[in-house]
Amino acid sequence: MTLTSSEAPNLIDGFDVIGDVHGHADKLAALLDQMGYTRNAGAWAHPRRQAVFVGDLIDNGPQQVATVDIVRKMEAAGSALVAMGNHEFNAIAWHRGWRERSKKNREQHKAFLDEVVDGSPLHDEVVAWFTRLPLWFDLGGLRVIHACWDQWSMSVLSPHLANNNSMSEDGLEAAAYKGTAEFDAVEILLKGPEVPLPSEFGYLDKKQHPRVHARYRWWRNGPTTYWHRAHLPSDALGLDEQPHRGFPDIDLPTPLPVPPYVGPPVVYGHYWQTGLLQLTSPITVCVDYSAGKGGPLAAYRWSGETTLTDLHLVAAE
Ligand SMILES: [Mn+2]
Repeated sequence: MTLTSSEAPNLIDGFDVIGDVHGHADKLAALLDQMGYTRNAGAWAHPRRQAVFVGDLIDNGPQQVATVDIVRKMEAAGSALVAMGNHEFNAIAWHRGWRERSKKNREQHKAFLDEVVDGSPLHDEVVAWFTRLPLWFDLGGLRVIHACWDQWSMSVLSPHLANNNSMSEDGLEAAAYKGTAEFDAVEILLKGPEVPLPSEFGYLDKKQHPRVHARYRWWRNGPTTYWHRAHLPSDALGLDEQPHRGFPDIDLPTPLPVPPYVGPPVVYGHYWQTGLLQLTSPITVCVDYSAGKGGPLAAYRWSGETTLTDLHLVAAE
């Protein structure tokens, strides 16, 4: 089967959708090598396939500039497409002064700011590239987004979108401030929807902050109960500092944060998965296996199938 992408210069026979790199250029090079990409005139390329990055290239890891450099060269050479992640969005908001320069926000962005040097010409240039990244790709039989494919959120942003689904400066600014529809839409697309928890089921996150919302498993179909749909980090404690007793099998409040997903297969990242490489449903797959904190860098190698398969997931340490 031969597929064409509107962005790709040549006929290709598939897309390799790569998870959240988070500053681990060595893992990226290992994964590209394993998938049969080679370096041509400085840019990694595959003779018959195109890479697609789900975003979150930066923060966390030790090779921020090297990671951005590999990916930019691939994009310029036409061997990769690149979607925006929430870390690139935050980097834009930090650079513009729209994001509060709190200790917590600086800490989360420190690896990147230290390496590019906050306020340097390199910083300006890399962030300018981030602003041009599309928020999602609809590649015909395959869709790619950082966290959640949601039509409502996409239509909210449509007045701010260029042809390639990148956002205007005005749209980016509106989305940086809580209380706007643009903010809510970007939260869902780049960080995923959440559900409010009944107060007795709140939990402490890894920094011991109390949480009264949980991530919503938008990729699941079937029952809409807390037990089935709310996602709790492993080893989470309850607000009483005892091990969390889990969520009850009672219905979520309506309306639900996003409608059930219907459409062609979607590849996304963002969710810090661990363990076996596996699909999240027959038409959804998460390629974030926590490369940013000790896990492998994963990819889904799509070749036109309408039902996804675990066998097309690959990873490199
Ligand atoms: Mn993310």
